[in-house]
Amino acid sequence: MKNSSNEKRIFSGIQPTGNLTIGNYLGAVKRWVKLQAEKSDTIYCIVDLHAATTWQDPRELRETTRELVASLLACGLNPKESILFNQSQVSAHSELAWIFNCVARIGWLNRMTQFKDKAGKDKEKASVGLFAYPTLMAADILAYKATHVPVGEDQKQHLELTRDIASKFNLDYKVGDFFPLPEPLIEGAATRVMSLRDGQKKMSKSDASDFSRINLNDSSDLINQKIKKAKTDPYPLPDSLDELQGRPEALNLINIYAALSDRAPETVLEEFSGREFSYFKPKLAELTVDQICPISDKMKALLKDPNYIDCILHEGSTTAAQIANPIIHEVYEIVGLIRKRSQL
Ligand code: AQP
Repeated sequence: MKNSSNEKRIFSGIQPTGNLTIGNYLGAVKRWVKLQAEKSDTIYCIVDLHAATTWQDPRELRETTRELVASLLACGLNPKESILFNQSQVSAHSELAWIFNCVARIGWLNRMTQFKDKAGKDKEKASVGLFAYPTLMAADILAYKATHVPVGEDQKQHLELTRDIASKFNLDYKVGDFFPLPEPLIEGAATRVMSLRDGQKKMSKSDASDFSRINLNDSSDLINQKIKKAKTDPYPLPDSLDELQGRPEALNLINIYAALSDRAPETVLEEFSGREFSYFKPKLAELTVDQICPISDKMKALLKDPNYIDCILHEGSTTAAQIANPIIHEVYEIVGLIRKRSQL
């Protein structure tokens, strides 16, 4: 762990449900790497138990988990600076999730829009795990008493629920501020990258259409094709963000360009105002290829050595458990569960 002088502890997770998209990269991972360079502790978790809330082929799940680790390393996460591990290797997550299932109210979970989106029309057929997903997410964060959680806009509601669970636990058991109320870190131009096929829908790694997203392992040809085919409108680019109201696809492409080039969307518009998409799209494709293809090359090289990846996960899990286990033991004490002396 870093020798942090402040009390900030960063935690975030990502599901091994497919190849990382540029949405995951810009909304989460790129900022994880930036935060790693700061003084705070950074704990990053591959949330494989979350992935299991929807059907995953066991062999594919193992492969996708390793691929995800390779992408995170290729994006710049350094296991010497951040703790990187997979959730199922640290039992504290599931243990605390059960306690939180008993703290959270069904009414709270009923309000979660992600469950409604993912369960679709036939909610009765969704897994219990998918419904309880937010309590496991609260456990992921609070098992480390994390104070800050970098996420995309889509996870804001789950973060609010995490704060509600922490408050209720602290209040029910009269333990002051035992659990911190974690703050979401939702910043930048790409907190919600939208589908390339529909500017009203979030870009997702599990979307049925591969042309809805750019994956970090897409070839330069495929990136060019996807951007060329991305839905737009017939108008040229305007000179202010206000004028992009009602043009979600155009706004999305401008935001992607801004986030990839670390510029404000306003500055990007200044450069391209009055231009047609036939001019802007090749520029966006060029920038995307420049940023994404080196990541994909590194990723392929890392995947040649699965043992190295497994070792990183194993070492990360050991360090993570050293932080989380004493917190879980305190929770059990607070709740009144009897523990073996050696476990205290
Ligand atoms: N489109 C997005 N724009 C910005 N940020 C995004 N994130 C996901 N999609 C976007 C952020 O990526 C992190 C990891 O997300 P996740 O894999 O745990 O789950 P998710 O939000 O459900 O992501 P996907 O890609 O949509 O996965 P599937 O298709 O499996 O459900 C989070 O910080 C998220 O905010």
